[in-house]
Amino acid sequence: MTNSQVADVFDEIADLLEFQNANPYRVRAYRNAARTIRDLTEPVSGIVDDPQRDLTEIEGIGEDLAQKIATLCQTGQLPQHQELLQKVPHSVLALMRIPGLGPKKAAALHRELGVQSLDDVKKACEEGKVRALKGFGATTEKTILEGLTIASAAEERLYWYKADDLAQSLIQHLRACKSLEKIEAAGSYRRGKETVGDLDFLVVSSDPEEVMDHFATFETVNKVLARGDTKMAVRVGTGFQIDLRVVPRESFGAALQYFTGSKAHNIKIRGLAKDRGLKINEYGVFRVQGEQEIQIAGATEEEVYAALDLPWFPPEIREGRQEFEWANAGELPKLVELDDIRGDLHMHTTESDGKASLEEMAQAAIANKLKYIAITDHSKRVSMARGLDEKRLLAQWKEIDALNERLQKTLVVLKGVECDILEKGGMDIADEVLAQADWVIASIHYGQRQSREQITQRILEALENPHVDIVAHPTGRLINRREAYAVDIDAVFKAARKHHKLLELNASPYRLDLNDVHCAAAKEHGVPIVISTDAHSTEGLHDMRYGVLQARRAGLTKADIANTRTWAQFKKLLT
Ligand code: DGT
Ligand code: CA
Ligand code: CA
Ligand code: ZN
Repeated sequence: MTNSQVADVFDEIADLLEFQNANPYRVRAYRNAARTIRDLTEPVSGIVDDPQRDLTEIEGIGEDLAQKIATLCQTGQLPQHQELLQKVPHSVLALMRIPGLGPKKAAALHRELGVQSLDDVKKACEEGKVRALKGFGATTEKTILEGLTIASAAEERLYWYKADDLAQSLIQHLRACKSLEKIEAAGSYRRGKETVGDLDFLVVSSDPEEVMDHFATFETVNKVLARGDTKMAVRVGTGFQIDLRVVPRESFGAALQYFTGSKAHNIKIRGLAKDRGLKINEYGVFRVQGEQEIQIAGATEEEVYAALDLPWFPPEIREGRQEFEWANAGELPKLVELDDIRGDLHMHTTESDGKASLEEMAQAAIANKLKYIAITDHSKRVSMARGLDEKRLLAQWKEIDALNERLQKTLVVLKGVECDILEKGGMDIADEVLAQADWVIASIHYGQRQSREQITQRILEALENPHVDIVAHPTGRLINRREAYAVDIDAVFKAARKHHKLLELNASPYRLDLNDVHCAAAKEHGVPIVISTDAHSTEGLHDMRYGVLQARRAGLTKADIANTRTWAQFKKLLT
């Protein structure tokens, strides 16, 4: 089991306990353990397997949790988890994901109305049963109805990073098959979509039965949904589906192209083939001559596309948007890569809600080959995260001056702040202090339910502030959890352009904000994007790859991303 899978089990135990109104300390112990394991730099299974080592050496992991982690790694299951699931089925947990509902109310719905799933909740709302419950009312019922869409999407679609974790362990698992010649993941996962509905694998093998038998033994498989001669589907963990197809060697490229999609991209491809009197499907590209079909391509994706006089498209841009126009003009963008990134301009330290100190973040940045970073702890409005007031900020910046001197340019550390845009408008930190910062991020964390006019106005005002450099996570969405707030994003692009400001693509896999479509629109408006991790730990700096993937889906190149520049070049963008 990977760290993320172990962490998921602990998180679910915490959910189950919370649902049962268990002691909050117990709930928190599991939540903290989940976070600790997720942030660990080495696999816990490695520690379990090493007789010289003990899990209790990890901070925050006691004897009891250590035992549970060992059981999970060795058997793929935890009896306590299974017992809890007997009492509260997994489908009921989805109730807790309805924005604005929470464990207590979710449990009440389950207890009082006997609802077992999101569908049941919808029905109960529509029948007016929810508003009649004690402590609910018509407003809550409306909030629940509005939140159902996002809650059901969250049930069905995995964050890309989790799909990646699963995909990589499955690939490793299947590589043990002697007969396996090739394996590749297709579908939305390969296209780097922010959430993935199911995983689609393609393999070439001289012995399909061996591969499929082995597939069934993948650690978290709990049900084989279908199995044919060359096709198999399984369910893993709490319901996620993985499809596997064994394809002929001479069709591998055609199958990869077909099953990578997207559907919109493939529809255009089929049209283009037809125009040339060709036929294309998952087996290859064929010239039709009377009764006969002669295969002219199929082994590789390159030859499939070449048969249609097309270049090979990076999977991230296969969405049926602009890619064919670009190809026609011979101007397929050279997409930005992780190695192009030189700076990371949004991160937190222990001064606010980060887990690593200033020094530790700087050392981790150097280890990650970054050349410049900005330290951007929260401002005082975010009291829950111990946001900094003017005095503490100035003290931190003094420390940064000293740090820069010690580092002697191996890394440039900018004196920054993630300054809240207040609910009533205006910045949370006094202008004369912002004026002393190297880098000011403006963010909305409060008043997210305000009207479109109010929120847009707050952001536009922030962009007009001469000390502000950038707006972070500009739409405030949390993938699978919370919709974007109402904002006139076009007006934001125009103002950013006018005042020479930047916009963030927040690389956290839970945010990815701006999204792909917005990033492409920002480019149209001539607004440079900065991809930043918003790291809250040294591990968090690795999230950069998710941001880069999203930027690639927007068709962005190195030149479109401001933090690919050298420090000397980047410096010129600062206000
Ligand atoms: P997902 O799983 O919902 O995140 O999205 P995809 O894109 O992975 O969709 P999926 O798993 O249903 O199918 C994988 C790919 O197979 C899809 O992107 C394109 C291709 N495909 C599936 N069904 C059709 C179809 O009816 N027509 C065409 N042209 N392609 C299809
Ligand atoms: Ca899929
Ligand atoms: Ca599929
Ligand atoms: Zn932040």
